[in-house]
Amino acid sequence: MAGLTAAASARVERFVDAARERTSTPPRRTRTTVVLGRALGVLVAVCFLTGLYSHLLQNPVGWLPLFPRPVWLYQVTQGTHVLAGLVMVPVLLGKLWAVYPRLFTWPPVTGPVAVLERGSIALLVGSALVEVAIGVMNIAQWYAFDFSFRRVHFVLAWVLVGSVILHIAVKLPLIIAFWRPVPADPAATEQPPARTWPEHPDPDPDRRPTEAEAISRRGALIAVAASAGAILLGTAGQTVAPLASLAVLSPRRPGIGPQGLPVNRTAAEAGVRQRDVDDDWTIRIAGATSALALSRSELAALPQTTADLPIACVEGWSQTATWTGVPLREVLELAGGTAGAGVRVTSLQVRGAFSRTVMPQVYVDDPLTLIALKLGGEELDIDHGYPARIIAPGRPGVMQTKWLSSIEVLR
Ligand SMILES: Nc1nc2c(c(=O)[nH]1)N[C@H]1C(S)=C(S)[C@@H](COP(=O)(O)O)O[C@H]1N2
Ligand SMILES: [Mo]
Repeated sequence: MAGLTAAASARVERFVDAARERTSTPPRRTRTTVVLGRALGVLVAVCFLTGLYSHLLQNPVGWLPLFPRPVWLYQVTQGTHVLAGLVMVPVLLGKLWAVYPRLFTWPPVTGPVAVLERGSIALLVGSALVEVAIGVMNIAQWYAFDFSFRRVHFVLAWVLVGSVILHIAVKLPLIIAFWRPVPADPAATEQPPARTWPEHPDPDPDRRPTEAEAISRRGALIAVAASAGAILLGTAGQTVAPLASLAVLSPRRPGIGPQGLPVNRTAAEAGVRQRDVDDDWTIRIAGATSALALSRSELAALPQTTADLPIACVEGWSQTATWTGVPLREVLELAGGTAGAGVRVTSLQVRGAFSRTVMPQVYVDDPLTLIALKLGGEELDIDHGYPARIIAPGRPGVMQTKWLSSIEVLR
């Protein structure tokens, strides 16, 4: 019995060795892994920080400041977040391609440390793949899952960053050894790391690559970089205006939509009907001391401000447009001001997460936060929020509430 088990184990070991041998081609050596790992590390850090910023804007923490200015700040951070996430796709796939031969070890784990190491890598790979996949699905508006995207994306981001930090700590000796290119001539250093590192079971590192192995390390890196570049070029135009005509890969493109501006959700999709927004429409304003209802012509009779402000969607597209309307704080003055509080903004749209938002006081106080009535000098299109919408500097698109119904000071 014991003999049988030993024989079976030896057979599995031979099989696993052969699999590793066949897949451990020269371009997959540690240097490739380190080069791709560095790029991935930078992209993960950029996505994490910009993601945290977006999360903070949507879930403000009392003791942390919010920044309405510069007006383009969120446009830049969120545009960067989505572009870095998209570029991550080929880099992540390249990195997995470079390291997967290491799955082939027998026995699969050799002790508690190996269990931890393999476990943390499973967590790293799993969270990275899911994080990037649901991000891409979300910007493509393919909501195939019924969990809250924002919550899952946020929690997984912490898991991913935690396992990246652990991974870097474990691999630090390798990362340092292969930070610079390994000398081409093995005689140039006494002990070329590529030959001595036990993780690289290559029986003869100097052998010529076989036909199947002929793809070079440089070729592999160029393939990854070219895919990343193509993705960047094909999507950057969704937020970088001069590149708009190249944005063939992005779901929303600047300039395309009513009044030359993209629409994320139309009035029809939001269940807002023409008769909800006809001449009887009024907006209820509840300030610190009183409440009033204003018709559209009453709003239009108040002093107007015109400003160039971006709509910056969390999904990464953004576009600056010229908005005209009444500064929110001046409308609130008619009802006794805010007494230092924020406001609740409610839409005519009855269902859905975007039908109401809370606006902290810094935005209410900003003279560029408008109850907008016009876009590019024309009356708002119904899909852009007619009769009136919020446009505030530096806020995520989801909070630029359309089809306003009421604005109340929080107390
Ligand atoms: N009431 C309401 N307001 C809304 C939305 C919505 O679905 N309902 N979508 C938001 C989102 S996600 C974005 S990006 C912007 C888009 O503005 P636009 O359609 O005018 O370009 O509006 C925001 N305001
Ligand atoms: Mo959005």
